[in-house]
Amino acid sequence: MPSLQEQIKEYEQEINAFAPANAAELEEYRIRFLGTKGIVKQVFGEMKTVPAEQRKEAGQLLNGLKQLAEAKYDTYKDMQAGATAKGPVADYTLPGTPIATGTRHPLRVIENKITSLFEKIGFSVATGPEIEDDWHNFTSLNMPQDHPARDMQDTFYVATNPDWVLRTHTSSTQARVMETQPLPIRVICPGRVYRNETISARAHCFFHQCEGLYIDKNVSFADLKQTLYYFVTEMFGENTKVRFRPSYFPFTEPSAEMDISCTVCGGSGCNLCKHSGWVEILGCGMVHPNMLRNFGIDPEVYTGFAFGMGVERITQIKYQVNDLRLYSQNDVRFLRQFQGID
Ligand code: 2NM
Repeated sequence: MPSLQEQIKEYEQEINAFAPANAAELEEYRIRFLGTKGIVKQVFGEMKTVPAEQRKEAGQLLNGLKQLAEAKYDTYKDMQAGATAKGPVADYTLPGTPIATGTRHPLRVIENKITSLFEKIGFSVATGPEIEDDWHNFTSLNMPQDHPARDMQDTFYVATNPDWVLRTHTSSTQARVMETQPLPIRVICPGRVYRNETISARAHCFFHQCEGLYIDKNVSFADLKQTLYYFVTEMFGENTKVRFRPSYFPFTEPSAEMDISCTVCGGSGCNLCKHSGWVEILGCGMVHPNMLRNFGIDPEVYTGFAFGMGVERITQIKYQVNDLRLYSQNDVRFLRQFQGID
């Protein structure tokens, strides 16, 4: 005759293995284990046969059996009468509910691409504050108080301090680099900039730039052209052509704007290039000697080139984004199209 302990073990095994196929089987189970004449009651009745010194241990075993029998019943008790089930209520073999993952913003992807291309050729990345003082945003960059170029910028001023502005370009960070770092300087400065423009498809009150600066002995316009040519062929493909047109920027002399052959139509004419075959992508030039002097750099010994590009513009050319506002509206229908580009 098995001991009470052995009996309980056997019942527990039976309960553990039990999985009702329908409500009728569950009811059968309930009557067998939990009914008024069921096993649990019956085994409790056998307690009186247990010697006093073993009662405590036997009582714990019995309670364990009772809890196990009830827990199993509770798992299935919502089973519909007449319904059939092929297993536990949850089917763990089914695929999980997909969790939507985020995507990197297209502007960040392109910013990363730009900075890493320049890092490969020896530039280091520098960032700086978005609220700048007049010296770093304007005066040190060859734009003194009365300079007409200040009007071109539509500057936001910080209301509490007339010396503070929201930076209109990331050149302000390069001013900080020239102030603090030894020569030679080879730096690329990504970041958000602000201009007081009416928001439209083609203008926004904030956008993003990557500006480059290289100052050393014997830096020439040829170095500028070769560096930008490297950038463009890496970014848009090796068949991309470039051209430079003379331009004006207060911090460079001479200054130029660079166009690339249209990446959409290759020159035959389309909306992106407005049927000219060329798209403008950046401004550049040789660092103005006045600016070098502002940072104690002797323009007779050192020369430099600088360039600035809009990250939105590069992204627009690469992905045909035709409305600047899309970048900051956080519409997932827009953002999801960039899933997997990075
Ligand atoms: C441009 C065009 C031409 C520029 C100048 C500087 C610096 F560091 F010298 F101040 N950074 N970027 C520059 C020159 C930017 O953007 C259209």
